[in-house]
Amino acid sequence: MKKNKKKEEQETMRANLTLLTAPLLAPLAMVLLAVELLCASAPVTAAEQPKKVIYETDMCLDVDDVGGLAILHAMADLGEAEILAVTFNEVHPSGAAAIDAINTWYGRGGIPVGIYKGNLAAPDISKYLGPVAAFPHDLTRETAPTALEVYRKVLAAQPDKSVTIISVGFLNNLYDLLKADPDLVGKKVKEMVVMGSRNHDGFNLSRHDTVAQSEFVIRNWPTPLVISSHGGGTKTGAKLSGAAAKNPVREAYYQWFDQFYEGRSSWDQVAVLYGVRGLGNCFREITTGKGTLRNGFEWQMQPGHRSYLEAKLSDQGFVDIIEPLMIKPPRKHLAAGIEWADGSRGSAAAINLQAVEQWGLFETSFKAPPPCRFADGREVLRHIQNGRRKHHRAGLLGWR
Ligand SMILES: [Ca+2]
Repeated sequence: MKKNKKKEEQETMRANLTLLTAPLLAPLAMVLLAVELLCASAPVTAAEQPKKVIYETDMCLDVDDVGGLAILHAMADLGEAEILAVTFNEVHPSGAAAIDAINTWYGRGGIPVGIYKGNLAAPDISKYLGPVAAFPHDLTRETAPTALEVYRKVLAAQPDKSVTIISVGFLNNLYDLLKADPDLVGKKVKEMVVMGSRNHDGFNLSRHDTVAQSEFVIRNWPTPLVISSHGGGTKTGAKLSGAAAKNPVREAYYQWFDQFYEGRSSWDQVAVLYGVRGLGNCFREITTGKGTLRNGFEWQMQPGHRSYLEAKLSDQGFVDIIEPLMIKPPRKHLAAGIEWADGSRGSAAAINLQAVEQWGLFETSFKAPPPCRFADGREVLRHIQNGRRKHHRAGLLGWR
């Protein structure tokens, strides 16, 4: 019963929710259309469940890890993903707090966050973890469990072959997991996506003297392991300048660019996109040829075991999918509630009060016409109908 209700809510949310985060209808409609034409909006059908994801990140030196977590939350809001845990493979003291702050911003402060408690050679510095950790959160490095503890607990509670791990950093946590409990990995994990270069990777698969650990993982990982390398030319994040000041994702990008907004490479978002939505029309999977590490280790691509992705879209094509997800306000702000003028509650209405306050405009669907008012008493003044889709849609402009 509970499950059905949840599914129903998700479907309702997907049906209802189309936000306007720009002040004009027409350009937004074009953006939405473009997104649909690309690999995007990975429709979750009634039979499909959200992808169960663990996000393994080195969120520290570069900022695309933040963008990756942001779009993962956005896709969770759309019913496409369920974030089981976030694990941190760097050792920065503010890492756990910053990750928890981002999860909290998206209304998911309860997501387990596990950290690496070993030593890393020459740990990375960060321009943004400290500032992001100043946003509301309740987890610290001291109170965070190890990534291994989180993996064991979270994986054990999941159905067999159901979990997708998206690794966008170093493989040290995954090495620890695979050493400690290979059977658990084989039993519960469905697929692992590894962001890295297929040949002679100089960062994720080798930095901090981790190349031997990377070799162990690639050699022994018992499920399909897909390498994702695209994203260097996919520059996203500049539009965060228009996001809410309380948004820690915005803060991370702002600090990374030395207090400026600009587009940054999107390697990690591209890996997340594949991890949640699959190949779609964004990627082609290559299952022949070899991969190599800097220590000389070579592995053979093999269908259903080891493979890598080729991008089918232009960088702009990826930007058009990723950036709207990065700037999408959290659903907790969308579900602020609405009351009709007769006092009944519009439980199905998903409203982005934040966008309303920012732009004075939003779009959602209603089964009844206005007049209506927000739960806080403000009345909607004007109503715009847009019936070009199968769901009745209405935009509401202005309030008092
Ligand atoms: Ca990363």
